[in-house]
Amino acid sequence: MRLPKRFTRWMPILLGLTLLAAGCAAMTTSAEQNTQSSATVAAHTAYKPQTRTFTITAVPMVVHEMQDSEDYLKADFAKGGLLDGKEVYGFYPSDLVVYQGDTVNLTLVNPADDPHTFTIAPLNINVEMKGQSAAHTSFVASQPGTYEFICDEPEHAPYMWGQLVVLPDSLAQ
Ligand SMILES: [Cu+2]
Repeated sequence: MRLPKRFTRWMPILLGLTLLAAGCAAMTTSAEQNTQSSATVAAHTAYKPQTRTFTITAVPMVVHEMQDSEDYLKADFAKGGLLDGKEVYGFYPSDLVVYQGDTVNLTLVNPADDPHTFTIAPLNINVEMKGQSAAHTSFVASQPGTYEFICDEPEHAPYMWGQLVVLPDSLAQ
């Protein structure tokens, strides 16, 4: 194909200018992205660990004492019944969420007369919850992850449990 002479004379210059403009645009975009990503990194590293305070109550849910008012429970608690040798208690609340590095302050309240424990085995936390009393514990959630907490009284397993979710500090806002 034969192009007009006037066009072929200017074409290299036009092409050069186009490439230059495209290059500038690419550099600007890349610079903006760099600024954005360093701002994001700065926000993440700027997270200051906080103190998170929770009060957790051991709540009787389906226990022997209730047989007097709920007749069907007699069969459940009888030998061979669904809850033979068991009682259902819950931790309330049962889901705790903190960020990595936070200090977790727990007040553990046990209003009933059965003893419980608040146990997070992987974190070596095992607090006795004596009947009709409150206990306290405090620890630093240093590693992200999901940690199950339980009561280690065999009579209360597998019902009495919850979880502590430790989010990476990079997710903190
Ligand atoms: Cu218990």
